[in-house]
Amino acid sequence: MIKTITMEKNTERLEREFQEKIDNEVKIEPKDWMPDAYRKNLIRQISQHAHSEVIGMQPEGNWITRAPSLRAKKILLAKIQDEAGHGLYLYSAAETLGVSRDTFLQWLHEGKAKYSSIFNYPTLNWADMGAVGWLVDGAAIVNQVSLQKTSYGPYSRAMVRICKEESFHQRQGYEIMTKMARGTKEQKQMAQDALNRMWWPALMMFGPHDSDSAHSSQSLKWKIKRESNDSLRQRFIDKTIPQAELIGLTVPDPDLELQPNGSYKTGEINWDEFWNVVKGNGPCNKQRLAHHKKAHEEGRWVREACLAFAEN
Ligand code: FAQ
Repeated sequence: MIKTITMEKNTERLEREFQEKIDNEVKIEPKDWMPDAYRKNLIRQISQHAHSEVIGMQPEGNWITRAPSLRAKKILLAKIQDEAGHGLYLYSAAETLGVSRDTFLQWLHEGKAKYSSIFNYPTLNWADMGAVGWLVDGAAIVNQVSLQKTSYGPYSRAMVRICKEESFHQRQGYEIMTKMARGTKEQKQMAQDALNRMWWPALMMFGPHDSDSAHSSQSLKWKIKRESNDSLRQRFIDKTIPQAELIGLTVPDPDLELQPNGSYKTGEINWDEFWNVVKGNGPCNKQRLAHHKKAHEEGRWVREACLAFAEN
């Protein structure tokens, strides 16, 4: 009895000291004490983030062999390779929390772990490469800049490095869109069509409204997340609409309204579509997962050869 009470007091003290560290912006490191729920939430978010980077290579990989010039091909290849690197930094950060890479991949393959909804949409023409870089990387970077200040040290340091590369990705996408928007009538139409299809899914990347976000309140208290889904989404909207206007494209939202404070009010996101995609029923969910499983299986001999080499 006395032992149980002492243990409870000890946990309360540890929890209080943990929260004090968070409140004082002291980073939590892998060997530090942390509440189980903090560890679990981080494992969930970082591994899902890693899966997004890796699955996110597929929509762009689709266009490497069809890039319109050698320059465009080299840039696209470098960008996709960066995304693989981001996945690796993030898996490494998540592994410091005590779960192996194999387990993360198993959760992905069994459908227990998510990845960003955006990568379940098809990329139909070259303008989509522009829209992915401009909008998808653009949305990712708004979120990730904020995550540079996340409370978990390894995640925060991975974010600093990722953000540097992500800003180049956003610019290469905007360059493609600018070129197409200033090209022939057909090219401009392709750019507008890509924007029409990617705009709403890009807004969905930030997750449900704050009022429907299951994890936000605790994640904000623990500074795993530094800003809410809605406030990050709004920042992206306000940054991106003037960029669209500058190159003569129109955001596909009849309810869009510029408010006196300079911020844009948008129409409502189709949340049924969002949850449908999150639950695995988007246009490309099955294809993306099947491709990842196949590539993983085909790479088995490489992993085994590396291990055999390391053991010798
Ligand atoms: N897609 O309570 P919340 C990139 C799930 S990186 C799918 O609000 P949370 C780079 C959520 O997991 C893009 N599922 O969740 C690139 C939860 O379900 P769970 C990825 C979503 O975690 C570019 C449930 O809904 N970035 O693009 C989505 O507090 C180009 C309730 O939601 C990150 O992952 C969604 N969009 O906030 C690569 C950033 N939204 O787990 C290649 C780190 C929500 O309980 C090419 N992550 N859900 O089963 C985060 O900041 C957060 O996890 C949020 C969601 C903001 C995504």
